[in-house]
Amino acid sequence: FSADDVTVLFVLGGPGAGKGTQCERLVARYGFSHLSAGDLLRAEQNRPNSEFGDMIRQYIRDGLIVPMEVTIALLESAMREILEKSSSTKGKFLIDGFPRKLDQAVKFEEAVVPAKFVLFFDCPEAEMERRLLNRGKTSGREDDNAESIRKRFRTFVDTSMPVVDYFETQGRVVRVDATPEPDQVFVATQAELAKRLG
Ligand code: UP5
Ligand code: MG
Repeated sequence: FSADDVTVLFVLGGPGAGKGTQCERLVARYGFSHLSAGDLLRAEQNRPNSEFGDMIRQYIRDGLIVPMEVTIALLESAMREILEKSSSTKGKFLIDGFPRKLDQAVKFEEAVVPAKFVLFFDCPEAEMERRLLNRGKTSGREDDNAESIRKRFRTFVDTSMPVVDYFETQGRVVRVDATPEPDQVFVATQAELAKRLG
């Protein structure tokens, strides 16, 4: 993909920070296409005859990061499909929940396309835990239980926050406080994007 044609924002934040919730609103407001890496992995996990299904299920339940070859291939083919459907070479993508590890960030920007910046939803762990346990009552997500949540938090702190720090050193992070209610977070997000996207 050419960076002249394709705009990518990485949307990062801890488990339950509200990435998906805010992306949905951004799609409606700005016409982005929303690609959640986690959603793509869950869809691949459930695809009949997927050679990766069992592996993905295990990684997600343990809050571990699936090898990037799988995730990048899913993201790239989803991007290609969206562009083909729109019969255009131009597109704007929110890549939600990826990259979660430094080597994934470097590889994606090298092999696919550089991101314009990172939208980082910052939320205290206690609030994220409250949201996930609450969602777990109805979500059916195999990782919305106390034990998986604890593992997801550990991976986030140890492995994924360094990605945010890396982009921060390059002045490429737009940080939004994701603690308030969704409407308020969205107002703050729009204000930040207005500065960056014009
Ligand atoms: N909610 C949202 N915003 C709220 C607000 N402001 N106030 C109060 N409540 C709010 O929201 C979570 C819940 O909180 C919902 O009930 C919502 O209504 C409420 P959501 O918008 O879904 O938050 P999100 O940040 O998207 O949380 P999610 O659980 O999706 O985050 P994760 O990052 O944990 O999940 P993801 O799907 O990205 O990844 C899952 C797993 O896949 C990973 O743990 C990993 O094992 C694997 N994975 C990879 O290996 N590689 C990847 O690249 C990506 C994922
Ligand atoms: Mg999500």
